[in-house]
Amino acid sequence: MRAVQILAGACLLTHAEFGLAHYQQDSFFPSPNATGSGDWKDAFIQAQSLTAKMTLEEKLFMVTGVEGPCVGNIPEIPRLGFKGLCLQDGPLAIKQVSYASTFPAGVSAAATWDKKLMHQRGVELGQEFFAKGAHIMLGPVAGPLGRSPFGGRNWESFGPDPYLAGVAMEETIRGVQSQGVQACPKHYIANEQETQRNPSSNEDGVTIEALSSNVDDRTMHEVYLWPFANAVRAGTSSIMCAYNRINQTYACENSKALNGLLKTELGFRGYVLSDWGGTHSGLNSILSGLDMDMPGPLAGSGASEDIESWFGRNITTMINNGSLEATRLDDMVHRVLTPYYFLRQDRESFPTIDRDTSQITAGVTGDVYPDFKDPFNLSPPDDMNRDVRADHAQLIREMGAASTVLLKNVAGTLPLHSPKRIGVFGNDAGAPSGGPFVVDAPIGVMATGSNGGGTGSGRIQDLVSPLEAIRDRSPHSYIQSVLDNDVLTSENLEGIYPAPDVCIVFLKQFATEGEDHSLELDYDATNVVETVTSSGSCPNTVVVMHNPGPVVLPWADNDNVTAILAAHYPGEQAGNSLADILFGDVSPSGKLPYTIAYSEKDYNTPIVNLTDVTDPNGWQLDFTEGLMIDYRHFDHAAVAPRYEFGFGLSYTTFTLSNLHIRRTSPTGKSQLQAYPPESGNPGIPQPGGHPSLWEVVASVSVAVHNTGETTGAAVPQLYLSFPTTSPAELTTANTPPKVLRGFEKIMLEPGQREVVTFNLTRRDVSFWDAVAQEWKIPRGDFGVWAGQSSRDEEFLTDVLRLREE
Ligand SMILES: *[C@@H]1O[C@H](CO)[C@@H](O)[C@H](O)[C@H]1NC(C)=O
Ligand SMILES: *[C@@H]1O[C@H](CO)[C@@H](O)[C@H](O)[C@H]1NC(C)=O
Ligand SMILES: *[C@@H]1O[C@H](CO)[C@@H](O)[C@H](O)[C@H]1NC(C)=O
Ligand SMILES: *[C@@H]1O[C@H](CO)[C@@H](O)[C@H](O)[C@H]1NC(C)=O
Ligand SMILES: *[C@@H]1O[C@H](CO)[C@@H](O)[C@H](O)[C@H]1NC(C)=O
Ligand SMILES: *[C@@H]1O[C@H](CO)[C@@H](O)[C@H](O)[C@H]1NC(C)=O
Ligand SMILES: CC(=O)N[C@H]1CO[C@H](CO)[C@@H](O)[C@@H]1O
Repeated sequence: MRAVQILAGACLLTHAEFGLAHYQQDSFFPSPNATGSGDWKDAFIQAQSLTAKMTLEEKLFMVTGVEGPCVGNIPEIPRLGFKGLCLQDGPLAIKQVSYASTFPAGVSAAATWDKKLMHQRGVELGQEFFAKGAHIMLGPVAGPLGRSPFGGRNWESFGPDPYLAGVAMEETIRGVQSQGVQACPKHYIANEQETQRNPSSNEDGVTIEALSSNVDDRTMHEVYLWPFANAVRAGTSSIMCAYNRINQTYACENSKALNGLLKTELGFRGYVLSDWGGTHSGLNSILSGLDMDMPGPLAGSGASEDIESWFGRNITTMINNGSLEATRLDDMVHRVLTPYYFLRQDRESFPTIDRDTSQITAGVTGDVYPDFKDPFNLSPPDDMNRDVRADHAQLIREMGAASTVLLKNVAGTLPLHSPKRIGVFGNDAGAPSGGPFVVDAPIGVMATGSNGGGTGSGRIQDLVSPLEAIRDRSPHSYIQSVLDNDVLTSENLEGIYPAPDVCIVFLKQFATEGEDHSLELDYDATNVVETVTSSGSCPNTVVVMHNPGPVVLPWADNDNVTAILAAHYPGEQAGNSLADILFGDVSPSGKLPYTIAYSEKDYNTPIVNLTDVTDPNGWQLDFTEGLMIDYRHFDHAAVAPRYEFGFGLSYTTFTLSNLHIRRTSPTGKSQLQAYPPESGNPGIPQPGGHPSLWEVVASVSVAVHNTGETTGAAVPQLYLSFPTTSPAELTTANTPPKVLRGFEKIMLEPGQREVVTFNLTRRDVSFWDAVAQEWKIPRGDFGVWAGQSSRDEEFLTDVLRLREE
């Protein structure tokens, strides 16, 4: 653990003070009051009315966590009928409990490119949180977005394209909240690496501040803020601020990010809560827009010393000494209570908190908040360990298969046609050898990589391994397996006889919160592939990998590697999902939500990793690449990827035809204005920002035809090239060659043909004009590209002009 003596304002040093021309926070005060706009109006009135009945003490503990049964806890106020709030991890499972499902990770959800599945995953996650009595799900994740392929938590989010991530955020949040559970998208914002995400102490006891992500305004809007705008538009209840600094100022006290971008520009109506231990000041954080301190005091958390909350009773002092207006505290409480009422979490039928949550050992009340008796709505002891999984294994299996990307398939290697002899190799094929649940370590050397580690992990109770699923699916095959990678590489398949018809090699990479990583698969993976393919027994080798995102595949061109599947982190049905693909029950339809390069060096965004830092502000990361991350960089710098963003093969073939573009006029006028109408005076901010940003200004349709012999799903994709020609607002230096602006997943039988329509909103065709501080539609011709990957050789193209003047 770290020492937490950080002076408020220590991060507000000027350039001269540390001698570097680094970006500074743009201040934004005061913190705007929530107004309960739109459909939250009635809930806001209820929140105001309850707040008016609260004592100061009661208000303090609406915004400060206490110890309790959940990973974050706001206690009940029985006097007023307020039932408290239980916050639980995380984005792919309700992590702390038993009898819950482990769903596919964010990267897998993104790799499906399927809005319906993304939504249904949100619905079923919401059902499990609800049934366990959890009010708030800590997720989904769009920070990290995945700026750097080396980032340790990228697998929790939806890949580095902001448009795809934005759709996934919106679908997930709508799904979760439809079940009466609050979503808490995180980590806001620019939390793009794990290394030095928190402050540390050097040998002399000097605090070395956390990494500062230095992001210019246009990049912030068009890349990192973009999916959070979708989250706010989807009506998210809360948002978690991040550990890192932004332009020198901690994310949880960054007034520009919280008061400015989030609460004013995006019109966010809910509350901002801190990442655990991410609060570094009291008054300054509150004035800058932080509404809730989590987990509150860090006592009993394993910290070397008990750490008081910067909130709690300190807020009384702030109000009494005149530094904080009582109305700001009221605003914080309004923000916390409005979604609680909007989602009807006050109702009698909201389930009790299941006592099986593993946090219960920390003690239910502690001495932090002695004034309240029975501060949590706990289940009676005879109603513990409720099984909330229902039939969710079905969706998990379906999504696992839908997110598996077929990267190579020579001469119809896959699907398998009743092979008599199958070889199964590698430690990723087996059942867990290290127990079901180890938060900070792989679940065992000998286990399939179904998800990553850290707070975004899951308590895996029912993991179906690939070996088990292959046996079930192929009961008459002679299956020989060697799962120990050391044995494989040292004994060269000596014991295998007779030679298999097909060899399947299973590889994995474990990624976790708290550590960044290389792009090499784990456990001597390259050597494993070489040993198997050169053994003489395996000229027909299928490589399957459970990967957190981009990895390098030095063996991809090996002639004996006849097929490659990227299976990502599919959750607890890993084996069944994979068998459905291998044996052809499901045609692969997953597409890469990121780029796979030939070499690590082909990526332009390494993490910052310093040693012997003595300057407290030494950890600086300038996002100098601007918009050029992932495929935008590969396109811009003309670097050939091994497998491009959006790519994935199928067992059938699809062709696109009849590209058709139609301009629509939301205002009835034929001319589109460059800026949203009446911008600068939008009145009450709407969730998601200026409403006209979401109006459809053009639509593009394309016909999709299944030209093969097998039923399968296609993913037609729409890319736009912004004009970079006439008066140079945008240049080829600062604007990517093309950006994703539409996708649909569509199931087609052989010979079937359907038309797919992509709607383009004003935001989709605008860039962020940092001078005007508004989204602007550029003059000139947009290139429109419809295809089946970001580098489709058969792209259909046309041009679109939106502004005539
Ligand atoms: C960070 O600094 C850049 C460069 O001055 C500026 O464009 C951007 O708005 C700043 N962001 C924040 C959150 O202060
Ligand atoms: C918030 O509302 C209070 C009244 O409840 C008002 O005094 C205060 O000025 C408002 N703050 C802002 C930033 O508008
Ligand atoms: C008021 O109290 C708060 C919390 O202890 C403290 O941070 C702040 O500096 C105090 N301000 C004044 C003017 O005393
Ligand atoms: C960062 O540097 C440290 C010390 O040199 C090293 O142990 C660690 O693996 C590096 N991290 C990454 C992600 O490269
Ligand atoms: C591929 O398999 C064949 C036949 O077993 C073998 O002769 C050849 O060396 C293998 N190639 C590689 C690259 O391992
Ligand atoms: C596209 O936008 C139109 C309104 O312009 C709407 O009626 C239609 O439902 C939208 N289609 C999709 C697929 O979102
Ligand atoms: C900064 C500050 O005033 N922190 C105080 C918060 O309150 C606790 C007691 O509840 C004090 O110990 C801290 O010093």
